[in-house]
Amino acid sequence: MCDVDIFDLIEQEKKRQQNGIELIASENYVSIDVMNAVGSILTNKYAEGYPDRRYYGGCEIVDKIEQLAIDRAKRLFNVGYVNVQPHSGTQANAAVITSILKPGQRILSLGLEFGGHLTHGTPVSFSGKLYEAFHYSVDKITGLVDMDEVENIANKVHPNLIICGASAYSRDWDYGRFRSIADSCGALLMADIAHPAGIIACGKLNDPFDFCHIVTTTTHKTLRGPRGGMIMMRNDFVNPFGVLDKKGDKRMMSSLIDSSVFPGNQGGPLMHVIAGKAVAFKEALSSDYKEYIDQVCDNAKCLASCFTESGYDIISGGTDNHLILVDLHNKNISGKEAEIVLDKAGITVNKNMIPYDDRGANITSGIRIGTPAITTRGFKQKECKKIFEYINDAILHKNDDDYLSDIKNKVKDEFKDFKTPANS
Ligand code: DSN
Repeated sequence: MCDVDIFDLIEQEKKRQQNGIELIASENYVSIDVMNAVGSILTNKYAEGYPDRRYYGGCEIVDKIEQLAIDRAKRLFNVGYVNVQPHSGTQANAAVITSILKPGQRILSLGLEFGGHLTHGTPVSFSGKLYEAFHYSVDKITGLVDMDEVENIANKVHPNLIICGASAYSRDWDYGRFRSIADSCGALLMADIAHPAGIIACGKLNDPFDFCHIVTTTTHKTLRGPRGGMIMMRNDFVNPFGVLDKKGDKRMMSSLIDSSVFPGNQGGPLMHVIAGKAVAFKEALSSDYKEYIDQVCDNAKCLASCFTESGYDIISGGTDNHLILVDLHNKNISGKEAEIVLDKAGITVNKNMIPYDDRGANITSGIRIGTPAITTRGFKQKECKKIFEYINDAILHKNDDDYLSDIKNKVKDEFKDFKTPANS
């Protein structure tokens, strides 16, 4: 018997995804092939362990699926080690951090209020509860990571792990400088590339693998795969701390990370999601995907120019990647209010703290805007300029619900031919 309650709601969400403009920087629309893999009978299979070393019978086919996902990810990022099992970016970070550090050891990362991530040592996450976390910031004027501050804090607190990477940072990272700072204080260096992973895979941003010991990512943002996480290293190495081995031996990091993912932090892998990851990686190895990523970045630059030309402040003045962070201070609207107003106009964004924000995380003074999802629908600069006009118009008419509802109808009609894969 069909569960009409749930399937009716799924249909409603499918329409919402088509009718509105999706600008949440961490979202995207997966292909039908990815969806078919994730919605497949692979969800039925238990496969604790790794290919050819499982704790269950009947794994001969899912072994091939996981191996394909690993091999494709290795090609995509030119790396020697991949673990495709983390259920999410948070799980990937938990597996890495708990495989390297003993409770009480020290992490140095970008502060959450400057664009960092919950799992990089905030007090509400395992990473801030188990470890002593210190944070660097961005420069108040330039909006760029303050590398001198990173060095000063590292020299003072001697972290065991330095993390680079962010959730709301529109510029590239100086991984080389981070590595020399890490080396000088005996820390390991991890990059969390959850947001720009697809852009890095296409060689349009600095390569973290040249310098970072370990790299984590999600698979569902610019990478356009199913919701999930992944851990990578270009070259394996001996765990320099030797802290987690019962015998006190120093083990290879790949072995420590594999054990930390399963059984350390997770149980059975989601084989249907791993199949979806494999499909997405094959897509990401294609020339079509490279064109897509070029357009993602061009669209973000176009939106940044539209905002600045109309008197909005963009943190750091622009973007190197797929997102922009808009400071709404001079527009007499908070981030929370802008999110609600734009929702009424059929445009989805998320409120976001800006560096040195005078409002808290529930109100904020900014919005984060990303282009991965609209670019999958085929939007180019012409459509981005139109979207900016609708955003600006909605903010100017923030108290006029009829006006906002009119924009919502226009957005739905004007872009109806730009289909999401599920609505094609
Ligand atoms: N929630 C993700 C994002 O939106 O950036 C990070 O976890």
